[in-house]
Amino acid sequence: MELKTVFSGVQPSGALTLGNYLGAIRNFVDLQHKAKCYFCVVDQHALTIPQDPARLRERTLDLARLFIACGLDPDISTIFVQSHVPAHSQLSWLLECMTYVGELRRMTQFKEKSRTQEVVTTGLFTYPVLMAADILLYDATHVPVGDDQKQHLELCRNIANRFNNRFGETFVVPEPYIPPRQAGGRIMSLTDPTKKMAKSDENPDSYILLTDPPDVIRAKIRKATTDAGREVIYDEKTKPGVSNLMVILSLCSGLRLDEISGRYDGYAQFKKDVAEAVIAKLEPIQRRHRELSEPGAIEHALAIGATRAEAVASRKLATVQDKMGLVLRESL
Ligand code: ATP
Ligand code: LTN
Repeated sequence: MELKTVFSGVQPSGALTLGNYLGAIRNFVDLQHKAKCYFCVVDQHALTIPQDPARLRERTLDLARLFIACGLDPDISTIFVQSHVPAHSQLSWLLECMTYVGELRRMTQFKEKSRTQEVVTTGLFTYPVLMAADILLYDATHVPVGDDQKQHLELCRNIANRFNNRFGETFVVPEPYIPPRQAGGRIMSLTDPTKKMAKSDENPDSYILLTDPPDVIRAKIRKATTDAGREVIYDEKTKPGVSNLMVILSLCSGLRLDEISGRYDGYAQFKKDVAEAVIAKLEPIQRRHRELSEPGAIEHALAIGATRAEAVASRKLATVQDKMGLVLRESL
């Protein structure tokens, strides 16, 4: 499908990791010059697990600042907060009435996350339907995400097709835009390279935050799990730790994997180079992030984003309500 409209969301559930950046946000920045783009801070998704209200509020604004610090331009892309556009939760309800419990039970993220929760909320279960609503409201043709979101996008496509078959062409069926593993689609944990790097991991040595100072980055990479042997070569099966660091070095330095492969004798210098490349990549992002802390600046950008998003979303919502047989208030 032609690349026309892009939608993606990130949860304000913690500070952004290098995995979020390399897997998703880096692509947002490229795409904003190629398509009409919507980037959303999905605060209602974050509520699916317990959050401290004051921290959630601060993290929501800070994630929007980080979006801009990473290179998203609020004059080009629509950057907004999900809860500012009520059509997201309204469409989510309508789509829930077309989604099967069995489909949601199969979601691996639900199975994994519900295992770590003391109590499992209905919101955590229906999370992928709200995600489908986010995307379908804007007629997104492409959705840039990391590899872990593939299954949620497949469900979104199924819901869109089901709706279109039952009520006539309404939704654009979106395509995933997921980089291959070697291009950052799945950055692995530094302490356990068989798991993805995740901001919700309880061990902070497992991830690099976009806001980590240089010394912290050096220490985390020095401690990163590497594999038996001394060779720096790409092999996800036998050398998952080294392969992950190679991908990070490649994406932060611009070197190709084959240029890095075989360049080192042992891991010490290799790890130093990985750390310095990450620090250099994050330096301008961290500088812009500090500059954006001035009060009021981000709130203004988000208010404009919400107005633009709302205009598109409310029109689509009315179309769906009408097709499903709800009486539109404006027709009374
Ligand atoms: P959590 O750790 O709380 O599950 P998360 O980082 O997986 O959070 P989001 O913040 O919503 O979840 O993810 C934002 C984007 O970053 C998504 O597109 C997701 O696919 C991508 N992403 C997350 N982790 C990685 C990773 N390790 N490698 C590549 N992309 C990732
Ligand atoms: N579930 C996603 C976040 C998300 C999203 C979206 C991504 C919510 N709504 C719409 C793309 C499009 C995650 O990364 N955890």
